[in-house]
Amino acid sequence: MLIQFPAASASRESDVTPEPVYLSRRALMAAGGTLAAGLALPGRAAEGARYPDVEPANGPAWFDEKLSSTQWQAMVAQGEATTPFSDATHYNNFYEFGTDKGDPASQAGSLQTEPWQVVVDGEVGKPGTYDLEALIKPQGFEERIYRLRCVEGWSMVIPWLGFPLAALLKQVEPTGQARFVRFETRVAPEQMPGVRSGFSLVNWPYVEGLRLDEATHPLAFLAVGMYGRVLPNQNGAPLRLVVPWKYGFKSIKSIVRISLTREQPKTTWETIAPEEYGFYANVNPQVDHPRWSQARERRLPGSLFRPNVIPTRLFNGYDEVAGLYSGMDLRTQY
Ligand SMILES: Nc1nc2c(c(=O)[nH]1)N[C@H]1C(S)=C(S)[C@@H](COP(=O)(O)O)O[C@H]1N2
Ligand SMILES: [Mo]
Repeated sequence: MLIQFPAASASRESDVTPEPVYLSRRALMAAGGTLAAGLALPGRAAEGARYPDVEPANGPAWFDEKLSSTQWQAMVAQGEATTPFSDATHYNNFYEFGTDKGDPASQAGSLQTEPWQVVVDGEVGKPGTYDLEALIKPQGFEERIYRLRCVEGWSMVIPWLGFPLAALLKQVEPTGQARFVRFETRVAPEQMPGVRSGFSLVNWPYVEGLRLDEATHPLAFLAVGMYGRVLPNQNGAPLRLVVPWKYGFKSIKSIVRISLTREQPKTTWETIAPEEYGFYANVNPQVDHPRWSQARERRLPGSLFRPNVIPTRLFNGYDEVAGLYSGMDLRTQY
């Protein structure tokens, strides 16, 4: 049998990618030519089978091409179980599709993600409107299993597929004046019921931003896939940011514009409630949200009877970013 499915109960990092899967994919690629062509569809489905219960999906051709040279498990979350695919794709925040956790899963299917273009502008040597494919072509894919901590107090562990943000920035050549990176999400009212509703607090587009040194930190990541397949729309297809040491709202979805700026961008949640959500939004168990404690988090999935509460860690456990904030008061620069 080509693919071995690990038991759901055994979905620890150590065995999320059983050796037989690696070997069979390599063998598949090595075979090349007619054999690989003939197996193209099973090959795609097999990617989903790296994790239990993943709905397979056909990605664009450029995505499938990258998978053969992907560096699987380039980063893992030691000793932590990966969140089941069904939870990561049915408990979401994506206000463009509604504010209930189930809205993105039920509504985001209508988002047209192909073709997709990204405007790169501001303080860059190579501004332009890029086809997504053109931006991605020079990048090598990695799989990174990151913790995701939402400011609301829940968390997951998600295997992303993509490449470092730094690699894309290098490609577009920031000028010496660039100090921040600003990101914008697509606004398509006809495809986004949350944008249409008119009752939202958000002044669309959803905007996020990073300081340039944060953006070029090796952990800052652009994802085009998760669980070995393309990103589901509810998770921010076709391109989303993942900043694992910051609260989840910094990880902006369905990006259509990346601007290098001199000034700190005005970001969505900071604009709505500056006392509650700062520009930095670094995960910090010692700096509480004004309305709730940030000392702990509910690791999903849990249940009413077994809520699975664990301590929250400074920088979500990614201590290697501490140097970015030396000399800063994390209580006032939250
Ligand atoms: N455009 C956009 N991006 C967004 C959001 C949103 O509402 N709109 N929600 C953010 C929040 S609060 C979180 S916790 C994460 C959730 O990502 P996930 O649904 O893939 O787990 O997406 C972030 N990115
Ligand atoms: Mo969040």
